[in-house]
Amino acid sequence: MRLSAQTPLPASVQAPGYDRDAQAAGIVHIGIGAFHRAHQAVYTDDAMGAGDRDWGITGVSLRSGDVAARLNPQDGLYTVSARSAGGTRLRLVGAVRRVLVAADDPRAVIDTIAAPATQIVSFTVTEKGYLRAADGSLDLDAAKGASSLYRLVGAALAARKAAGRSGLTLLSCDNLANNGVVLRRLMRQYLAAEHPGLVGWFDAHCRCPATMVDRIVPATTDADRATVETILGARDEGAVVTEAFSQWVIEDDFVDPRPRWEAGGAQWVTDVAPYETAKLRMLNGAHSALAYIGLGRGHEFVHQAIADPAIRPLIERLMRDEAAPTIDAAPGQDLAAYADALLDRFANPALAHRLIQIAMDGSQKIPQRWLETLAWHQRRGARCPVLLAAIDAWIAFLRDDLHPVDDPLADRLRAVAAGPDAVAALFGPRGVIPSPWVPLPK
Ligand code: CS2
Repeated sequence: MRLSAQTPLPASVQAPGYDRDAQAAGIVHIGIGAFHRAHQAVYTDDAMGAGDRDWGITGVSLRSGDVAARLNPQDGLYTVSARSAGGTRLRLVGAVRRVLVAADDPRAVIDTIAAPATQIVSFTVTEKGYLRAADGSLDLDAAKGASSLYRLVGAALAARKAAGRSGLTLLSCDNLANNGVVLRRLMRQYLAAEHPGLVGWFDAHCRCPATMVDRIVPATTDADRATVETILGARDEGAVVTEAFSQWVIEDDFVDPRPRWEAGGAQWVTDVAPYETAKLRMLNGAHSALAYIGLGRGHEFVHQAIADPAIRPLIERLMRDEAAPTIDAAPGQDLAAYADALLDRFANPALAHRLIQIAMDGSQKIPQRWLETLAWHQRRGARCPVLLAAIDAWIAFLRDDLHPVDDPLADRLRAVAAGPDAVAALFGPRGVIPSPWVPLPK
C-alpha cells in the first residue's frame, strides 16, 4: 500500500499539526530534491503547525519527473527520518502539496508563480543551476533555455506586473557565497536582456534575501525506503533520511508577509555573511576535502573517512587553523565550538553519507569552499598545507579511473589534470577556474 493522506500513522510518527486542505500555496520551490524536503519544507510544516497559514509548497522539478512520480501519488506527503546515535525519529511532512515538472508543463509553473496566493519562490538548484559563466555573470544562452529558472520566473513576474499583483521574495537556498546578492544580480541581468520593462518593477517590488542552509542529507537508498516501510506499514517513495541537526539563518528582508519559520528554529538576522562564510569554508570546505582525500584512501562514507587517523587531524587543521581565522565572526558565534560540532556530525555512524555524492561538481564548489581561504592566507604571506593537499587529492581524483567524474566541466578538468602542472592549469591566471588565489610555481 502506498502512503497517502488516509494512511493510519503509528503513534511514534509525528504528523502535520494543521489542516492541510485549508492552506493556500504561498511558496513555489524550484529544485525539490531531498535537501529541500528535509530542510525548508520541515520549517514550513512547523510554521503551519504553530498556526501560521497558507504556506503550502508547490514543488517544481526543472527537468526530471522522478520526484513528481514519487510525491504526487502520495498527496505530496513523505516522511523525514532523523538519524542519530540515539535512534531514528520519523515525521510525516505535509507542507508540500504537489510537484510540477517544468520540462513537461512550463505554463503550469509560470501560472503558479504568477498566482495571487504565491509570495515566495525559493530555490535549491545546486551551484551549477544558476547558469553562471566563468566570470560570474549569467550565461544568457543557457538562461534562455526552455526550462531555465530565469525564463520561468521572468515570465511569471511579467504576468504579475501586468495583473497588478504584488512582487515576490526570491530565496536562494544553495551553498553559494552571498546567494541573495548573486540571485538578484543574475535575475536582473536576465530581465534586462529579455524583459527590459520589468527591471524597475523588480527592483521596487521584489526581494532576494540571503540564507545559510544546513542539514546533511544523503541520497535516499532502497534500503532506507524499506526501513521506513517497516515502521509505517505503507510504502513511501518520497522518503528522505537526514541527521537530527538542522540550521537555517535567513536575512530578514522579505516582501510581506513571511512565514513564521522561527517556529522550526530558523534565525532571522540582518547579516547572514558570517554564518554563510563559516558554513561554506568550515563545513563544506571540510566535506570536499574529506571526499577527495577519503576516496583516495579507499573510503566510501564520510563517517569512515573522519575516523581515519591519517585524515581526522587534517580536517581539524583545515577547519581550525586554515578556515576559521578567515571568518569575521558575528557576536556570539563560536567557531571553535562550531568545529567541534562539525566533527561530531561528520562522525555520525547512523548516516551513510557517500563521499562520491560530495565529490560531484567540484569545479562549482571549490571556489567558495577552498579558494577564498587560500587567498586570505596568501595575502598574509601564509600557506594552507591541508587545502593544498586537498587540491592534490582532487587532481588525483580527476586522474584516476576508479570513480566517475560528475561535473559540468568534467572533460576539460580531466584533460588538464592529466597534463603537466595541473594546479597552475586549473587555478593559474589563465586557468579553468578563475581564482582569487594564485598557485606558486613549483
Ligand atoms: C555537501 C553538502 O554534497 C555536498 O557538497 O557538502 O550538500 C552538505 O552536506 C550540506 O551543505 C550540509 O548542509
